[in-house]
Amino acid sequence: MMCTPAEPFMLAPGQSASCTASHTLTQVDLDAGTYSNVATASGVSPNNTPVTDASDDPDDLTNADPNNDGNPDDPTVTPLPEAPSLSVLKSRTILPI
Ligand SMILES: [Ca+2]
Ligand SMILES: [Ca+2]
Repeated sequence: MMCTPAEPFMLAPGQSASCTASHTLTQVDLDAGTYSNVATASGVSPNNTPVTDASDDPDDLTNADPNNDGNPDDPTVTPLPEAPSLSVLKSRTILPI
């Protein structure tokens, strides 16, 4: 995972950080037909209170809030549609008699 600013970092009120992570799809992911992920951020407030939050997919209007903190935590589900195909190539060779 890469973050700007680089981890570990301190944020002043109103500041934000941006992090990017990647996942290489596996056959299991493809067989499932979807890939679901959630990003979680954790930190400590200036008075040493642990704070954490899970990401929410804004396109998912379910807005489930399993931890009842008032912020939705819908996972981001990416469909992985199958695209089966088959190709056949035929050729011939004429042999001299
Ligand atoms: Ca949502
Ligand atoms: Ca929540």
